[in-house]
Amino acid sequence: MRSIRQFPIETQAVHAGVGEYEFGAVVPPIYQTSTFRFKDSDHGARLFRGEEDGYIYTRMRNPTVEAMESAIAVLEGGTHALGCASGMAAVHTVFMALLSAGDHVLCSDSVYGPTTTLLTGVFGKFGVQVDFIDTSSPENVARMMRPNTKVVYVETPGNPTLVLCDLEAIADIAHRNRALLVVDNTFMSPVLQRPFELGADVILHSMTKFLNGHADVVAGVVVVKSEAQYRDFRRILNQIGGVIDPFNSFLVHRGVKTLDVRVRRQNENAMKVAKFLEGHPKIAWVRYPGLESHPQYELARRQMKGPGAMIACELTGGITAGRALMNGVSIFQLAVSLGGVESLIQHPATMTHASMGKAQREQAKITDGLVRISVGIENVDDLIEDLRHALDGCGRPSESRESAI
Ligand code: LCS
Repeated sequence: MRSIRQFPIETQAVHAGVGEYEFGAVVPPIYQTSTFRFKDSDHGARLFRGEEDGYIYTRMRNPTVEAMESAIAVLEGGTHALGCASGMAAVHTVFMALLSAGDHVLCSDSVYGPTTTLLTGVFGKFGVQVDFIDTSSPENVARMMRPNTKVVYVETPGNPTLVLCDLEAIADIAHRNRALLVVDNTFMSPVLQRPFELGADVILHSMTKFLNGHADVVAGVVVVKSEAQYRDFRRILNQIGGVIDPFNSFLVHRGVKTLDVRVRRQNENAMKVAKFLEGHPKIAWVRYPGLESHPQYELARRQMKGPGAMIACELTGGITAGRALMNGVSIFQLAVSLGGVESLIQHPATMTHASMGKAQREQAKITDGLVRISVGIENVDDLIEDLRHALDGCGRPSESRESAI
């Protein structure tokens, strides 16, 4: 039998992390227990000294969590994964593991809002320095590196502008300066982008999004490439305590089985929705990596296996019209988050990226009129019809929202 790592991702998604279980169960059991009984006092002491392998306490290790973690490690091509209580817990764990007082971070300016405020508001208090820069230009990254830069942190596509960065070029620049490249791969999932193959050192995800895919779990994950890195990160995560629990691990592992089919369908739908928006007279601009109008269309084709499910756009009527669109849809739901089977729409300047402040948003080109769409797996004609109907109402006084479903 070939190792699971040698199979294509469709097969990995279904089988990775699944072993043999009591009664011939085909799905890993949920070990919903906080602690594990020792055989005797010597056994407990041996486990704590690391002389014997076994489970001690769920914050440290749990079989249901490990099953999910090993699935994600396989999908991303890493050696190990560490399940976290949220995407933000994963971001936090990575910075805690890699940074000390006096270190410098180069971070893309278009990243999830709370990632920027974690760096400035929390790590800033402990003497970590950070610059938020336009990482779409590798030359800019090279220019902004300092001798004390330890981490280059990027999202590509960036939330919410969908600006891309060239992972291979940036990994090279980071490594020449003995810094590590950390990639938040949430927007792509391993189905569409493989950062380790392009030189990244650490990958993280908000599993709340595509990996789980059903808008019913908040979770995160860090994926690493070596045993030594894993031991470091595990010790930090164990001490911080931001671990995922067994039931959420079970749900994420279940969600991962359909990752490939979901993401492919979301891609197809998003491509059609983006084309529809681009051709609509009330839309001023659309940013989607699958459209030739995306300024980094060539990079998207080279680096990504598909353009993804996220679309940014702005209406000719600015945010007033944008609000009418968000209030006028009925299949799309007005909610933050993304990557699930259901289509969502939201307004970054007043929602996901409000905490960044206006000056930083302007630097990152997160305009007040930008509306962000996450395309789900519904019938695409229904989605387009929903948007068409809502856009027809834009420009008229805002109507009350009524759900069609
Ligand atoms: N990284 C990215 C790229 C994200 O989009 C998010 C959440 C996180 C990390 C944090 O993950 P969490 O702790 O929420 O699991 N992004 C959100 C968004 O755009 N809308 O709502 C949450």
